[in-house]
Amino acid sequence: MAAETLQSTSPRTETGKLMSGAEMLLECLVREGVDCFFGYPGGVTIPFYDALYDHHIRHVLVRHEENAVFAAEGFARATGKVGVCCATSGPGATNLVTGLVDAMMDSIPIVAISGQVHSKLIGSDAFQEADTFGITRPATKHNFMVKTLQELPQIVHEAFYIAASGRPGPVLVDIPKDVFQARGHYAPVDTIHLPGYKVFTEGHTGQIRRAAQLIWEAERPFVYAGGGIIAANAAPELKEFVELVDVPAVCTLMALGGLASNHPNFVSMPGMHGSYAANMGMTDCDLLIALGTRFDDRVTGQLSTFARHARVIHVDIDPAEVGKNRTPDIPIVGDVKRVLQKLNRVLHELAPEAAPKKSEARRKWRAQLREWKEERPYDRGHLDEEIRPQHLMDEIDRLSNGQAIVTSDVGQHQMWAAQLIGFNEPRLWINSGGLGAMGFGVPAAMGAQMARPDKLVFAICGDGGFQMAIPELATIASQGLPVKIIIMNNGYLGMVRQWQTLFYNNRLSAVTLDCFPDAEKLASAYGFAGRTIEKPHELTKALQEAIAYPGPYLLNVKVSPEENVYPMVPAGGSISEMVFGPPQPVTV
Ligand SMILES: Cc1ncc(C[n+]2csc(CCOP(=O)(O)OP(=O)(O)O)c2C)c(N)n1
Repeated sequence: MAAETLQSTSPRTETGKLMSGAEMLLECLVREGVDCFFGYPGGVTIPFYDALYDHHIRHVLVRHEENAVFAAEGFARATGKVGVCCATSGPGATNLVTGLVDAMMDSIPIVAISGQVHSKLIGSDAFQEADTFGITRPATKHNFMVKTLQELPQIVHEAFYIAASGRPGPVLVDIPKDVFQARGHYAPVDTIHLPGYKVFTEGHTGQIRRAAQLIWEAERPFVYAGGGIIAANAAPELKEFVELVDVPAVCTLMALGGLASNHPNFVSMPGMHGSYAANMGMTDCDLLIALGTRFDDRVTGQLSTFARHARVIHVDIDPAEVGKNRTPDIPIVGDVKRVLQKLNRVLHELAPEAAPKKSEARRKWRAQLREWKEERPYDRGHLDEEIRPQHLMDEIDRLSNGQAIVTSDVGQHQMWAAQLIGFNEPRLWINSGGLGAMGFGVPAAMGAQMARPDKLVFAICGDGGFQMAIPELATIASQGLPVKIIIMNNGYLGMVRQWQTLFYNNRLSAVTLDCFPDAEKLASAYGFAGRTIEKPHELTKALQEAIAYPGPYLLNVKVSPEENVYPMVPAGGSISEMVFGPPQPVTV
């Protein structure tokens, strides 16, 4: 769609009012329904922060600009709304880059505002000048450099439109100081007209009909649901589809909760640390129905052997994804929600005649999946003498009952959390999937808790990633966010240690974390509660205490240091070639 009429329910400033650029920006944010954003000020954004001084929009002062993006992502991922963040020129803007790439990789709608030096100084190596536009070009879905006050409102609304439409992503708007300061008559923007930007939402009717026929003809159909299901709010349509066809389904790391974990047709997560049943299902199916997913290498393993017996239906809103890694038999470019609505209708229509034909083969296929699930479930084993990481996740799973928001950092704990914690709704599981950016978990939890004050929010971190995010404890404390930070403390950069153990002859190089702060003292330094535990019998009570505590809580859980995440598909291997444990010693 190239032209769009903007609608807003927010109170509006009257047309023609004399305003500064900073005030216009705030007015545009209000019109976009923004009530909260994350940022860090600096020289060139002082005029903007001055306008913010007596404005009702809530600004959360983070402690590092990277975390402003992560927090905005947490907000966006928990709600589906556009997350907003702001940084000053130069170092402030360059600190945004990791977060922007993260949002880009995971298709998260973000609008980032960066300040720029005075227009007259651009190109002169002025103090705190950086080529933010150039630096962020490959890190964003789109970016803008505002040159005049007159174009500011139009650009801001276009930024929101681009961030949220089609395949969502981050958009950066770079605003020179003099544009913030300039004054002019504000003219509201009512339409977006972007002739070069086209979004195909509907899907090709003929292809949808062919897909429906193929689905009813299949003996071993299998759903491979990706993050697009969450982004498109397509969970209800996915559930209807899965039940209508009675087909087994996996949700990728980005899609967990897209089909409830307690749904009988949900298999689990596929891929490098996916379950046996999920990967065997992918390998042996005769029809792979890929919905809002990008055939990521962490899911497919070796591409040449991935789902090699299967025909493929691929639905995605981004035409660049269709055929990128696997050529589908039926490509459908469209919004997965709209396409599923149409597909469900055609499937219903064809069902009376088509459904019974392969029903016996499909019954056997579902039984096969159940068998695989029972044969090799995920390891949830507990020990008496030490807390296994799996025990920790199992307990969080039990206490959260598929309802809590869980953000995670990156590493072993992320994989165990994804494997073992259930999510019965979308937008509960929030993690850095594509980029795998350590330091994500805590600020993302801040954003999610801001967005959903009603929800129990856990931030599950490794002892490595947590130490990248410690500055944000101040933000959590000052905002009074009751986030429950759970450190899975194994004393290592665990995931790197696991690879060194398994593939580098256990030569552990630069992975030992031999200094970790006292959790109780660290939390109390920020004015909230914390504790360290290491015995299995303490675990349930400690988690319950953390949940019941009326504020933020830092629970440091010392776990078995040398556990590895299994199953594991060695990098580049076929996903059917999973490893389930350490190599057994050979006896002669
Ligand atoms: C910013 C960043 N730096 C480095 C890495 C590489 N990396 C991936 S996992 C990992 C180890 C994480 O250790 P920890 O946070 O303790 O979690 P664990 O694996 O032990 O659960 C590292 C260093 C990364 N993903 N992100």
